Amino acid sequence: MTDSLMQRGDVKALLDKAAGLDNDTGDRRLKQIVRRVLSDAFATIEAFQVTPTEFWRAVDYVTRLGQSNEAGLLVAGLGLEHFLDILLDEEERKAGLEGGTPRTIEGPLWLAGAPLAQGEARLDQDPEPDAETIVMTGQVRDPDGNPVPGAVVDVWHANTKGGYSFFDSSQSAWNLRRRIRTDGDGRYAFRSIMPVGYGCPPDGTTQELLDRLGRHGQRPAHIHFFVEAPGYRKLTTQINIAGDRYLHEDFAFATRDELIVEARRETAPEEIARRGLSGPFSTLTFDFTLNREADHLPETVVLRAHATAA
Ligand code: MBD
Ligand code: FE
Repeated sequence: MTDSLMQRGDVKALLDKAAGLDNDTGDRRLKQIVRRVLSDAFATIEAFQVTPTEFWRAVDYVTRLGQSNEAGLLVAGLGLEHFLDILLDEEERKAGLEGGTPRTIEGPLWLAGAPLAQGEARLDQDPEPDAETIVMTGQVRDPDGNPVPGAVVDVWHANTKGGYSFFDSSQSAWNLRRRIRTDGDGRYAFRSIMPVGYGCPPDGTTQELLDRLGRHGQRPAHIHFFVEAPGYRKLTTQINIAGDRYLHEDFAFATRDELIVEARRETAPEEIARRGLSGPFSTLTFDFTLNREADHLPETVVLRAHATAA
């Protein structure tokens, strides 16, 4: 027999009471989850003989994490957000759904309400003289390979310093953020600049914990997408640019082989002139396949608190 305190009647009663399981009001499901989380915390404290000093240090960390607005960053870095993808992939598989462009995490830096363009857009507004111009094109398709006209491709990415507009106040409003409605052939196109991978704020609370885990806080260069169309399941995904040194070392675990895209350098003068550019640029091509919505499938629309632009 174990002599764990977790088996003791008074500890079990404490957990039940703390989680509100001894009363009939409140939220039944939440009570059960709180009971489990608390119980796991108690058991961890006991198993590791966590000292009060260590315990209060952790409480202080959580306080500072919230104050620094980095909770969404930490859950990405600890693989929790990726685990939600693993879970949803598995639920879909069990429900008989296969195929379609793989999902990967949203991350903490989306902003609702980006300007909506028809068919094509230019995303880069702020001058970045050393940036590589990119032209990205592709098609949104249904599971049979037919184009999906009128789909909305919501795209957001970082600048050459790894920063995202709104969160990085040095950038103008909506820089590198657009919604693009696919044309009659289901196609989208945009001009932008090649993003650089993101790094956690070096003095931030997330990096503070990562340091103590012996981990870096870097992401490879990537571009985020939500793809939505009536009758189809919302897709949350990203593409990774091939060749980045962190491609398979993403601190947020979001890289998937099917989402790696090779940038093709274009130097032909006629191609440069055709697009009205002043020098060589890179092209990226990626087609999205959306799955059809059905009642028996798990929800893909995630409600979560987002920053809202003023
Ligand atoms: C990002 O740009 C990002 O996509 C994620 C998941 C976490 C931090 C920064
Ligand atoms: Fe990102």
